[in-house]
Amino acid sequence: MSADPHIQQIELQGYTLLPAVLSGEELDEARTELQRVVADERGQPGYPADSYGAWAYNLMNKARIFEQVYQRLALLDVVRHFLGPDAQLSGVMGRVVLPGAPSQSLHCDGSLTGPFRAGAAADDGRRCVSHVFGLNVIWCLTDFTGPGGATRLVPGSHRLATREIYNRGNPPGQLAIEAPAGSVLVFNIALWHGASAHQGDHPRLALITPWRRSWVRPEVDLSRMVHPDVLERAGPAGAAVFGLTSRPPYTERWQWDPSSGRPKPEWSHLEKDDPRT
Ligand SMILES: O=C(O)CCC(=O)C(=O)O
Repeated sequence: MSADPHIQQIELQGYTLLPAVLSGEELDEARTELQRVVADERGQPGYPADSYGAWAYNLMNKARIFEQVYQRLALLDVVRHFLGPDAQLSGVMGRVVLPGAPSQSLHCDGSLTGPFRAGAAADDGRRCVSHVFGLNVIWCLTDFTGPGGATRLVPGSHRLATREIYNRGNPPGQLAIEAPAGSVLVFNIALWHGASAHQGDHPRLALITPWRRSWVRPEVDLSRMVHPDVLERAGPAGAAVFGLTSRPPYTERWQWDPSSGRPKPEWSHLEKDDPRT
């Protein structure tokens, strides 16, 4: 067992809070940029507003500050401990929860494209909780307070194999995670969680940057979204972080270079027919 208390807390309770990951200056920049993106995109077709506020997607392409979400070692050490050295990002989202937003139902992640998607009859209503398939990461850009829409979760629920208890109101033991701006909440995607009702005065701002094992289907296929300059700035780890190295080969294996996630140079002409490139 790891001696790291954050890793131990994720193992035992399903979550941990990393303090002071972003500085005051970085927070100012991230808040300004998130609000700019949301204002720019509001009204565009497919704009992802919901009854809680708004979402913004693929933020790594939209302001340099958001590239920090895969560059903080304190976080990467925890992510790679659970998901392996080739862990991949499953989305780089921003979320604005507005005052007056109702509480979000408790849910686990990975139920649309990931490991907790409704199972086969033979699963008999159970999900696989023996291993960690993904972690969700919530960057508090404003203070998270109980009445102000803080994320609530049910410690230990990441170990429950049954699916039947999702959305059953308010189970005992749930906790609103109060956290100052700059902290980062990390939790197993199997843990029940959801945003609390927002009864405060100011929007609650967050970045939501889930990670998956490289072989788990992500929420967003960032390998098709990431801009080339963003990928280049991510350095040698970028190909794994954005899932380029885990794309299934569309060529014969001997034509494929797994380290780049692309065909070998002599087969590069095949790429032009691939709708993903
Ligand atoms: O915004 C929050 O507090 C929770 C977000 C959430 O439930 C999710 O990303 O799955």
